[in-house]
Amino acid sequence: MSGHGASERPSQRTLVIIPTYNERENLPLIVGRVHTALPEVHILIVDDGSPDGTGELADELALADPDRVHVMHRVRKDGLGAAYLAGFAWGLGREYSVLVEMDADGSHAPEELHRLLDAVDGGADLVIGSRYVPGGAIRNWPRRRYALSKTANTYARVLLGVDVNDITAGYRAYRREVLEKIDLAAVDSKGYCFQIDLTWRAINNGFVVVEVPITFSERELGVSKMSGSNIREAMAKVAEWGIRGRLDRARGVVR
Ligand SMILES: Nc1nc2c(ncn2[C@@H]2O[C@H](COP(=O)(O)OP(=O)(O)OP(=O)(O)O)[C@@H](O)[C@H]2O)c(=O)[nH]1
Ligand SMILES: [Mg+2]
Repeated sequence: MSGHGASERPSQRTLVIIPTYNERENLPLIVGRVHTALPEVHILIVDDGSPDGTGELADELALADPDRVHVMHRVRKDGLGAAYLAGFAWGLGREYSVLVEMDADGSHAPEELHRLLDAVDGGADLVIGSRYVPGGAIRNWPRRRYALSKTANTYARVLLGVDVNDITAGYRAYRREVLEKIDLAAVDSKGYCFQIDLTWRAINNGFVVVEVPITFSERELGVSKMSGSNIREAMAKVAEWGIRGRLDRARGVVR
């Protein structure tokens, strides 16, 4: 990477973290799309010992492009949140200024990543690629899935009292300072609650959260890992954080 210049944009040192579990069909497509859209970003694939051989395929991709593509192998499936935490630690240990979360299944279009990075360069600390701000959209979601997502977002927004339209969104860019400041060791959320958890911690630490519109497309290849236990985890935790936040504010405590 080039030297540190005063006029350097943070996005010039971007790491895109892609967690994978059985994404053999999707992985080469997403890696290719990222580098076609933005040749300068680096990619870290975090694979949880996928039985379908995604990890070996990731190694091949890294071998073919060793400067830009990296792989972390974890021994067993341990959830999206844990995979991202491991990826963040890897990126923070290197000279990346922006760390991006992106699904492997094509739901998060690499062609829209520049929107998130432009917002970081413009001063945002956490940028959320949002389905629920003007200009945002969802392709190919059954009505039931849409209703679940909207309900989860409304539930979190009301209980936490925050002004974020898509708090469960998984397409995000963090300025490294956010991840350095928040207590990542205390984060134990597994499923999509992880996204709410980190947003809540970023807001409580005074960081600027900005939403930019994206078009989310449902996966076309491979299998979903969404589960009922994810939903229960999110409902219980959000309720607890909301109550604690209100008590803290009433007592004048700043977290
Ligand atoms: N490393 C790792 N990656 C995971 C794990 N669970 C899910 N992922 C990855 O996280 C991303 C999001 O998972 P999805 O299964 O697409 O979850 P989803 O988007 O809620 O479900 P769909 O809408 O059906 O796609 C994908 O890239 C998955 O491969 C896990 O336990 N470990
Ligand atoms: Mg998905």
